[in-house]
Amino acid sequence: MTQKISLSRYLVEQQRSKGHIPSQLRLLLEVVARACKGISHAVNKGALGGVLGSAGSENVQGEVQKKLDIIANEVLIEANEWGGHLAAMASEEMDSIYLVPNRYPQGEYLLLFDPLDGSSNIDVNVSIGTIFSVLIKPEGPQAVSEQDFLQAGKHQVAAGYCVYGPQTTLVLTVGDGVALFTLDREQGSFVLTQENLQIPQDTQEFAINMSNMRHWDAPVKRYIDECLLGQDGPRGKNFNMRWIASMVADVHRILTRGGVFMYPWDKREPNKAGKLRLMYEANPMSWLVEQAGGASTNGRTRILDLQPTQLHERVSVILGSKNEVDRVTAYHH
Ligand code: P6P
Repeated sequence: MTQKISLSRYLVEQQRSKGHIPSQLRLLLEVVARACKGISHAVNKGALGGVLGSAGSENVQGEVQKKLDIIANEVLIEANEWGGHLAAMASEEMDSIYLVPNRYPQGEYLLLFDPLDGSSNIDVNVSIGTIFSVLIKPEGPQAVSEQDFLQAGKHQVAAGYCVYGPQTTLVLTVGDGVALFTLDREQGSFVLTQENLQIPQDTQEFAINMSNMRHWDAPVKRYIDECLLGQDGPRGKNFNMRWIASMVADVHRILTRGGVFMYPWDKREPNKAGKLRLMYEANPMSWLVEQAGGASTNGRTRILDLQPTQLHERVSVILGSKNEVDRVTAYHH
């Protein structure tokens, strides 16, 4: 029987062979994974745990918060604040950054997360997930501030997500490819089930919310129209469509079998760059996708090169199979 490689063993052996997972980063990743196990447990209870439905509050995005959004946020904060590996955290569910309380030692890492992405799916039992991104606090004597978080996605030192679906799966990169761990509920640990994920360069599957079609910019409309024309059109092949309305689930499918995911700018709110958030959705997902041989742009620029100006800023996202992303980006140019 092939030996089960736990997340901890994987991280230790990666550090031994590649040297890019210092012990504090390993601790951070193990703590985040443990928090995801806790979130998975709460999600799996659903109505039996009294955790479904809305919390009767709104987050910084002006979106109704689900009870599980708040639970997941609290689980991640409580799991990470005492470990000594973090200077601060930032979350979709919190207006400003969360400084590690003075009663705990401060570390050099900054942790950003969307604690429960896909909230609209929580109450209808469709896959949702946690997305996280890790940066290093810039050098300097000054106390950590929001400005320290505003780093381009190419500066991330780790990124990943946990999808709470038929399996609970943790997908992670530290800059040396993408590894996939499946939660073994009997052991209570994440076990390595796939390494070096590769996204096919081509695809016949696109993911976009078609109900927004009349609001799209011309290059996006052109790309989708060509997909819909199928083998009789300029693409010469038929396309399939998937839209789970849970970025973690759509991206997981693309990492697993290819595809292109698009949440583009549209003219409903012209001053908003897009719906998805740069720092804790687009950046971690873009790094994972690039590490798996895919591409990710905002239609014009590589997402990981974008210099953020606000913690909760939004961005247009086109990511997945490289040749498709390149085509959509070329249409924008
Ligand atoms: P729509 C979930 O709320 C989310 O932020 C992403 O996970 C998902 O891809 C998108 O919004 C779905 O948006 O407009 O299709 O409901």
